Amino acid sequence: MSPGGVLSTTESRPPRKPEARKPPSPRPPGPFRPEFWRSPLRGPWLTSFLGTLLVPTITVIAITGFISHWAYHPELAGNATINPSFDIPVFFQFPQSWPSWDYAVTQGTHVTLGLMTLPLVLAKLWSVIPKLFRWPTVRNLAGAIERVSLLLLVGSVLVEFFTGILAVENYYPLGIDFYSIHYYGAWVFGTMFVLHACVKFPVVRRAYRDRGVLKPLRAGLRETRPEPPGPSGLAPVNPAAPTISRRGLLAMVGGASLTVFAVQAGQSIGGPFRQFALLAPRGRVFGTGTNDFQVNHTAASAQITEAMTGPGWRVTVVGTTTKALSREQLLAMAQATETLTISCTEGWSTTQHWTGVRLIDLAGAVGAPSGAILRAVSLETNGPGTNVALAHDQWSDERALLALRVNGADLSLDHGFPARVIVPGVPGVHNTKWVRELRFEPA
Ligand SMILES: Nc1nc2c(c(=O)[nH]1)N[C@H]1C(S)=C(S)[C@@H](COP(=O)(O)O)O[C@H]1N2
Ligand SMILES: [Mo]
Repeated sequence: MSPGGVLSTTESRPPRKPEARKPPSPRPPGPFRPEFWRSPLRGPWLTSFLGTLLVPTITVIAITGFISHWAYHPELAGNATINPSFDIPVFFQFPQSWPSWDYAVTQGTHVTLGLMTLPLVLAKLWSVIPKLFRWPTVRNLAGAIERVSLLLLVGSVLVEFFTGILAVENYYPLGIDFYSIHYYGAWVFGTMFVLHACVKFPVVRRAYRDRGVLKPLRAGLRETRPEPPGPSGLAPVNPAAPTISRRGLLAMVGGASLTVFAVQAGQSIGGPFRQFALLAPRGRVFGTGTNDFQVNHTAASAQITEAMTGPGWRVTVVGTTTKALSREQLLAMAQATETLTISCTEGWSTTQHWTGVRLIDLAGAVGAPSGAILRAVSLETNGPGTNVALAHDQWSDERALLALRVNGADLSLDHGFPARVIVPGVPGVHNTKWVRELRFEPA
């Protein structure tokens, strides 16, 4: 209506019919009412602070995740279930001059920090839960886009945790393709996380300007006050009395993370620390004597029998010539002993003293084409590590072995007897057990 009724034409318009506008659907009860959410801790500051803590954490998890992906050499056929044409170029590869436990450090960090971040992510989701019940659910197109992007953000982070935790537990139900789900899921999550951080940056800045970055942490329970309700809908309109301070909440989250660290880090570090790894999926007795260290996949589960690995066993080594070598012939070649770490993508690692023939010596014996990759094939026909491509840098490392013995004794059947590949700084799964064939293929 024009001020003062200057435009008399408005009066001549027919009165608006009430049905012309859809009446808003009534707000459902319960969590859809703002009064339902009463925690006096929720508010833009708390959410901003939890979100800020996630920035460096997620960054480290993402970087170590990519390092793992590149350590697989996903561009070599068979190594990853990723289509290389839907991938970004490799940015970083471990130099072979680094210690053999380099991958154990980055992957241990990826898995341990990833698990430790779960309490923080849950706290962050808790802090924004009233938004899930916003009413009306979608107001307009911009609102719809926002909702879909949040669905992708939250959905993908849950997928990453779910698949990650299943992998740590060495459990792959329904034959799920862990590698591609976790990898493409990371792209979705990473993209949405960066977008979300950019979109929310002004909110975070305002929250820190209004309340200070750390000031709310100085308040004990008695001084804990709710943040004033505002358009974000995070702070309660009807706050209950606090039962914990904000720093108490953060201490709880931190304590949960440290507990996860205490029961997980041991299996990433390996050795005696493994005893503390209550989250380790496997038992603690693996073999006898010097072969007593953990086994991921046993010979029985791989359907490897004594008969397949008996005196008739040969490893076929293919270069420009081909040789079929018995275990005796391998033992008659120059033997090398190296202390090398197997570090599984699932987050555990073990360091042992391996003895066998250097892969470069085998390459020399059959005349490997220059710059060749090495394809290692197992007697086991299916499963992890059974058909692996090692990059030239990886197999031509002085320390890389076709191991026949470990810690001074013959390999046990579970550890890959008659021979297994051991290469420093590769994902554990690339240390093929029960080797049947080594092919030096032109790159
Ligand atoms: N043939 C074969 N090689 C294999 C595996 C396997 O299941 N079969 N497991 C791989 C994985 S996932 C790891 S981490 C290392 C060490 O596993 P292990 O403890 O079973 O020896 O061996 C790798 N080599
Ligand atoms: Mo593994």
